[in-house]
Amino acid sequence: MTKRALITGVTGQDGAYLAELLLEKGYEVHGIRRRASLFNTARIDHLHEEPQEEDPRFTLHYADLTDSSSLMRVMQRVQPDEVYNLAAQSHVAVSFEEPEYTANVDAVGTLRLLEAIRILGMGDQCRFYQASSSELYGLVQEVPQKETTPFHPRSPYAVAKLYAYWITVNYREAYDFFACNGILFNHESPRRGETFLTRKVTRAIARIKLGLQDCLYLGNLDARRDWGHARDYVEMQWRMLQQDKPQDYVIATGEQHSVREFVELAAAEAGFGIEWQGDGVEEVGITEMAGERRVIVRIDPRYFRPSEVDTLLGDPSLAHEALDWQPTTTFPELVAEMVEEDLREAARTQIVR
Ligand code: NDP
Ligand code: GDR
Repeated sequence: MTKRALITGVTGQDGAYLAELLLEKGYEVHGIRRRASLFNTARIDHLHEEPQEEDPRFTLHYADLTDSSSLMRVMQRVQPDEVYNLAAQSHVAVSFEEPEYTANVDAVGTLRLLEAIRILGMGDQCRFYQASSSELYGLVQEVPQKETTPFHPRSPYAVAKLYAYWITVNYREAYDFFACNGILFNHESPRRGETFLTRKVTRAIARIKLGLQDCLYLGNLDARRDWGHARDYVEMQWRMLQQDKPQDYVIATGEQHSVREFVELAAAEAGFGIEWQGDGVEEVGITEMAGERRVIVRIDPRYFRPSEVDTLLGDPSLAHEALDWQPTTTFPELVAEMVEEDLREAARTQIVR
């Protein structure tokens, strides 16, 4: 029997990689997209078949995590064996600007989806994956962070994800759902949204190299993150739902780098060094280009967050043992792949100009 999966957030970074993986594994894949005034399916257009096709293996449905009736309708129509809840207002800084919307989508949206499964009586036929986050640890209580480390969220995003984490646990305990939280540390790729740190950096470095941009403006250079590759991490989302028992897992590399190190490595990949000068908001990153010293990184205090998560480092031992998992992409390989792809994109822009 062909398995059927429903992915919310299929148009996002993880959704695109997960849809590819599940199609490779022979699944029939359904995704939720929301209405936008511009096309928002660029990451999955290569997977999409004509809607007229008979029995398509990849189908998109309009729905929104803020709209219970749309979720109920899609769930009833698709009758999935596995649901991956990846949809979210996923930007931490934006969540300070739109806290109520973030709670509506990230917290109550998860509840709406679980309720749709329960009300439709699909609890014993449908497995559920919740995209939980290392942001739950926030002000860290233990290093490295593992499944038992206490949470201390530091943003409206993280507080909303805390609700989603616990409501997933609650439906597992109360209604015997096969529901799992993947507590994923930061994962990146050339498909990462352009306003997240890594992609913002690799895109800017490529554009600076090709003369399309003068300077990169950043916030906290000293934040430290455990960065992995999204392609590796979606494999874990799938593996969690193939276990005998539902359980929550930390997915991380166990290695940590600062924002500053990320910038240095990305610049080195594009062929230039960076020298840091000054302190605090006056700090700048200088490089030498065509025999000239140029400031290419500056601090813009607008990118500081009202409460920051200074440092995150995961301990993925449980996933290593129970899911037989090791990340396959190293940090330098991740940075190299992102810079290479952004150099290609910048070159295309240069031609069009
Ligand atoms: P993205 O921001 O790339 O994708 C988010 C997806 O959610 C998009 O498809 C977006 O649609 C969709 N979405 C947003 N709001 C709604 C809504 N109201 N109704 C329906 N869909 C909506 O995130 P990632 O792929 O990076 O992350 C996937 C999930 O994993 C998210 O829940 C994120 O919070 C979580 N996470 C991510 C980590 C990471 O490092 N990437 C780490 C830990 C957790 P559209 O394309 O239309 O905007
Ligand atoms: P994060 O990712 O908040 O960890 O959430 P992001 O890439 O936005 O920030 C990482 C760190 O870099 C610092 N930083 C900047 N960040 C951005 N976006 N822009 C800047 O200019 C900048 N300058 C410095 C940030 O302050 C932060 O410390 C991501 C999201 O994918 C969440 O959905 C997910 O849950 C977590 O990762 C795990």
